[in-house]
Amino acid sequence: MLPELDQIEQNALKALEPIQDEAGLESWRIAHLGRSAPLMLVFDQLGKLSKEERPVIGRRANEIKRALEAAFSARSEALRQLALQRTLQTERLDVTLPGRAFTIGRLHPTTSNMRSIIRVFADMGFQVYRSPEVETDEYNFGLLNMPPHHPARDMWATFYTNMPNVSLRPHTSPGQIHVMRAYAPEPIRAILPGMCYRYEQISARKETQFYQIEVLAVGENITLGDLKGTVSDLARRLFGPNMRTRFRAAYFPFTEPSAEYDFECLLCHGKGCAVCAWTGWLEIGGCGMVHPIVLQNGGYDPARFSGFAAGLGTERIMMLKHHIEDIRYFWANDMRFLDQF
Ligand code: FA5
Repeated sequence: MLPELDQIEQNALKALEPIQDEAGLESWRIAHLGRSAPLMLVFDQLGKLSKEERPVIGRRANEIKRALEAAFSARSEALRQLALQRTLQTERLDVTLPGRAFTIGRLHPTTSNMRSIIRVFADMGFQVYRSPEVETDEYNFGLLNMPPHHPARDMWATFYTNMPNVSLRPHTSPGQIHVMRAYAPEPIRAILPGMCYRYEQISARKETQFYQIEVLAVGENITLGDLKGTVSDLARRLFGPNMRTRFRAAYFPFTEPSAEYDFECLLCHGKGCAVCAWTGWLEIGGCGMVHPIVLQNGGYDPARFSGFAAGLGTERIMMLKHHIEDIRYFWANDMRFLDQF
């Protein structure tokens, strides 16, 4: 029986040599080490052998089983290595190249600036209300007490569209009407931040797009004192207790009385520079007591309600804070500027 066993071993090892894949390997295992493999049949017949033959044949059969198992593992490992070599060659990766660095994004300076101003207003009890950037003529001007052909419309160098009566908003004031109509007759303490567009002569202090925050308070006993207090407090909360502000009488068709307010120019500390137009003060916004006609258009009875409104230019506030000497930096997309914030 020993020569038969040798034959079984040789056959099995010979059959293993040409195998090139996992499936072939598995069929080989079933054929030569599986339950009905010739070697296993020898084990089945051990009981029928004589006492003398049994240990000799048994030992040899076990030897062959171990040899076949070892050959199987070796072939399996060789095939794995072969597959790896093939992958390494076809999917070649140059591990000496440095990896691609991730550029970490951050908020645009106008956004973080806007958020810090909104936080100050939130502390004072104002809610944020969003209003559209594209408006009808009625909201941009008409409902703000500027009927068609009113000369005050020229105060805003507006971008008109080729749709009749539709323009980009030149200021956030049309939002006053939206928020009043949404809440009347409830009292309001809201701010309306957003982008405005004007056909401007661009300069160190003027851009064709810029952010404004509209401030609106409507209630039964709102006074000019509340307006001055809010704006002055905003300046102190942003720039510290010694920040100086001033109010100048002005004209807006939607407020009466009206004013413009300036913050002390921190770029030149009053000496005069291009940003403050050599005055020592930087105009931050316009304001006033909401005109009775505007209150009425918003759905409030002007005999009972009063209100104040202000519109502030937020880039100008950031220019003061960070000593930025030209407003054009904000939208020029120059990383040397943006990286600093
Ligand atoms: C207005 O736009 C009024 N709607 C403000 C207002 C609101 C008055 C509520 C009364 C009641 P004015 O055109 O002055 O006003 O603009 C307000 C502020 O926006 C300016 O003081 C300035 O800070 C900013 N601003 C205006 N034009 C530009 C511009 N081209 N570039 C950058 N900032 C600007």
